[in-house]
Amino acid sequence: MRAVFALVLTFSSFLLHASGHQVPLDDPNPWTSKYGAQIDLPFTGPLSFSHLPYSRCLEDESAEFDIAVLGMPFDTAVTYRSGARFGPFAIRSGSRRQRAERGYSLAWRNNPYEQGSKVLDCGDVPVSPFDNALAVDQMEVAYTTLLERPIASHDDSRIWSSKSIAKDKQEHPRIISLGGDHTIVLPILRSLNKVYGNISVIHFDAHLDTWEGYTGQTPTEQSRITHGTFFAIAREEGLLSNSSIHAGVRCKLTGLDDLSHDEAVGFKLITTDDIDDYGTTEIIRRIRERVGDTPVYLSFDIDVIDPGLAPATGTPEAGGWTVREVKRIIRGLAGLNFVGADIVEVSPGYDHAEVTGIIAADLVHDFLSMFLSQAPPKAPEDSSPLSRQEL
Ligand SMILES: [Mn+2]
Repeated sequence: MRAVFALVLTFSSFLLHASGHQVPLDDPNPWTSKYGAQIDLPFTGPLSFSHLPYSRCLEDESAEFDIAVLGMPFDTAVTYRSGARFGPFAIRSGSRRQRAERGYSLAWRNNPYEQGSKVLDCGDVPVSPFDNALAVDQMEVAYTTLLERPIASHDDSRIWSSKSIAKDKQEHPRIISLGGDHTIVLPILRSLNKVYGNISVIHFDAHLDTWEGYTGQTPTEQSRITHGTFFAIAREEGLLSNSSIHAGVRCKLTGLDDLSHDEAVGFKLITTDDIDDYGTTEIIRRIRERVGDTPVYLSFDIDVIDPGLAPATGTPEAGGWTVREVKRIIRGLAGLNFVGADIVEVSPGYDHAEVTGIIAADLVHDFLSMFLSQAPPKAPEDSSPLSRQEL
C-alpha cells in the first residue's frame, strides 16, 4: 500500500512539474527534480571527443584511462598548406553526434565503449608554434607521460602481454593522437620505442613520407624533420622494424629511386589502384601478413581518402580511396597487436560543411573498435540483422 502511495505521489509530482507548475523554492535541485540527468545535445556542451569525460591528463595524475584521445596541434613542418594545428578541434567538433551511449555499429557488431575499457579525452599537448625542436620534444614528453600511466582496467584485447612481451612487464595505456601534421609521428615513435622497442607501422597515406629531405631546402638538421621525412628520420634513429607497410599511396615521385629508398626504410607498398585490382580482402591479408604479431602502430593520414570526399588537408592527391573502402580495411585489421594510433593532416580551413572533420571523428570511433575487438567482425551474410530481413 505504501508503495502504491509513493507511486501515485511520484506520478502526480511528475504531472505537476511537466505541466509547467513552479518547482518549490526549497527544492535542493530544481533542474534534476524536474528534468532528471540529461545528456548534452549534439550542438551543446564542452568540446570533448564524442562527449567523453575530459581531463587535463598531463597535469592531472589522478586521471584514469585505458585509451586516451590526445590532440597534437602542430603544423609547422608542412611542405604546402598549413592549418592542421586546428585538426584536433575539427575532429572533436566532427564527433559531436557520436556518444558512448549510442556507439553500437552494425559493421563492427559492438560498442567500443562497452568493452570494459575506459576511454578519456586527455585534451591537447601545448606545443610551441615558434620552435619546432621544442615542439617535437613537448610532444614526446607528453606522450611518454601518458604512456607511463597505469591502465585503468585490465584490457583483454591486449595480446602482446602474453605473446611478445614478458608477462611481468607493466601494461601501458594506448593513445589515439589527433594531429596535427604528420611530423607528430616522430616524437610518438621515439616515445613508443622506449616501451616496445622497434615497432611496425601500418601507414595509410597518399604519400610515402620516407623521403630523406627536399633538395636545397633542408640545410640544417632541424629542417630535415618534416611531414614528408619523419619515417626516414625514425629509421635512422633505429625506431622501426623491417615489417612496415603503406596503404593507399598514389603521389608523384622523383623517380623509382624513391621506392628503393622506401624499402630500405622498412616499408612495403599497397597503392591506391591495388584496391581495384585485388580488392579489400587481399589488401587486408597483405597488411596482416606483413606485420604479423609485432607491436604495431596505425598512422592514418586523412589524405589517403579522395579529396572530393575529404578536402580539408594540406597536400591533397586526386583519385583516392573512398571512406567506405577505408573503413572496411580497418575492420579487417582488428586483432593485430596495436600499441597506438593517430589520425593526422586534417586541416579544417579547407573543409566544406565540416565533412572532413566528421569523417575523421567517425574513423576514430572505428580505431576504438579495432583496438578493442579480438578479430574482424564476421561476414554479414549469416547474422546481419539487415540480411535477415525478408525483402
Ligand atoms: Mn602523410
